[in-house]
Amino acid sequence: MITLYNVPVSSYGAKVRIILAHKGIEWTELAPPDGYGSPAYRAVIPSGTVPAIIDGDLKLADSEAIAEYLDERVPSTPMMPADPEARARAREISRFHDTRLEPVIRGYFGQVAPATRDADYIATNARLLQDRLDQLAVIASPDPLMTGPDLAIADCGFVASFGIIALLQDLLDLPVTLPEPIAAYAAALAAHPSVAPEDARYRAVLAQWAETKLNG
Ligand SMILES: N[C@@H](CCC(=O)N[C@@H](CS)C(=O)NCC(=O)O)C(=O)O
Repeated sequence: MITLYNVPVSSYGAKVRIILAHKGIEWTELAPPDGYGSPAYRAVIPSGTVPAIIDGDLKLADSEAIAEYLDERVPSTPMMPADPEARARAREISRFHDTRLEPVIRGYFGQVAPATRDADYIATNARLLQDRLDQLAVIASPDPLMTGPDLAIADCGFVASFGIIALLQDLLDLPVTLPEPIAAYAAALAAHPSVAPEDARYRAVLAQWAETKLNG
C-alpha cells in the first residue's frame, strides 16, 4: 500500500491522485505532520514538499518523479507513449506545465483575498499567463488528450491548473482566454473517467479555499 502525503488543495497532489486512480493503485493519504515545510515533515520527506509518497523503503517527492516511478511500477496501464519521440514530447509538455505555466498561475494565490490584491500585478501576470497559454497551443497538439486517446502523465497536471484558471477568471475577472484547441482539450480532459471525479473534488476544495480567502 502506497502512502501519499498531500494536502487537499495541492494541485500537484491532484495530479498524483489522478495517476494512482487511473492505474488502480490503492493508497493511504496522510497530511504532512505539522504541515508541509515543517521540521516534523522534513524529518520524513527532506524536501518538505507535497505531494510525496512512501512505497516500502522508497521515499519520493516531486510529482513528476512520482508519476514516472508509478508508471514504471505499474506498467500494465501505461501513461507514456511507446515511441521515443512521442515520449520526449510528452515530457516536454509536462515540464512546460510544471515550470512555465503553473508558476504563473501560482502567482495569483496572494491576489484572491481582497485585502492583498494588486491591480498592476493582476494585469501584468494576466498578460504573462495568456502568453504561456498561447505558447502551449503551439507546443501541444491534443488529439483529444496530450498524447492521443489515452490518458498520459503529461495530461495530469493540467486538471488542477484549468480549475484554478476558471476560478481566477471568475473571482478576479481575469482577461485570460484559453486558446480554442486548449479549451477543447480542457473539456476532453475533464470528461475522462479517471479525471472527472478528481476534477470535481479539486474544484470543490478550491471553492472552499477561495471562500475562506474572500471572507478574510
Ligand atoms: N515541483 C513540485 C512542486 C510541489 C509544490 O510546490 N508543493 C507545494 C504545495 S502545493 C509545497 O509543498 N510547498 C512547500 C514548500 O515549498 O516548502 C512537485 O511537482 O511536486
